[in-house]
Amino acid sequence: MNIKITLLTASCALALAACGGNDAPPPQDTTATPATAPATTPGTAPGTAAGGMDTGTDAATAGTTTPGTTPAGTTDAGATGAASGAATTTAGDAAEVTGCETTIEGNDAMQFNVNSITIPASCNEFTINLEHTGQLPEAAMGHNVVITSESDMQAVAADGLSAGADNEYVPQDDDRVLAFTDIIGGGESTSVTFSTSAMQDGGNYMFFCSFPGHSALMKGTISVG
Ligand SMILES: [Cu+2]
Repeated sequence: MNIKITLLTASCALALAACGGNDAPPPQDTTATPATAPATTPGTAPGTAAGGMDTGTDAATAGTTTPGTTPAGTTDAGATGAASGAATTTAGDAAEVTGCETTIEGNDAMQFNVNSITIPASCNEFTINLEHTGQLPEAAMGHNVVITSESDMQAVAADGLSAGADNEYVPQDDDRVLAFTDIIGGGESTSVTFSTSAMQDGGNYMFFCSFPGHSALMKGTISVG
């Protein structure tokens, strides 16, 4: 009992102390603050602010002058050059082939990063690695690579749509399909290795994505050369 009372007392004391402490200091602080801080702040602030403003203005002026003059001209020229270069590159991007293999990318903007693949004539087999560099899931922005002759592409894409997601949007056991990968989503990759014999005739062949609606944008030429 004594202990409890003591504790209670102590608690009360602490509580009171706490309350008292809280009650007391705030007013003092409040009182003190307005008296001290504001008085000090205005007195100091203007000076500091003024100093800061001056410095800032100088810096800003200097900064404005520099970027305005030098980089502007340089940046414009550079930007134009870069833009032209990028546009040119994008328009005619050929896949980089190493040995009998290449890696191409599909992204969340429904694009392949290349629009042509040239298979070295010495390759009896060729491997295409597909990397989905986006983040969207397979169901929303799935990509694959299907290879057909140019004349079969539209029909195969249509039949792939009918085949559905369970068949990777590719018609099953279809001789028109020379090669195809699974459909993948963002962050995933897949690969297919196929015989080039059917493409050695010098005909026109296409690689495309058969995910619904994608073949209009995601396509390119593939040839043995
Ligand atoms: Cu696609």
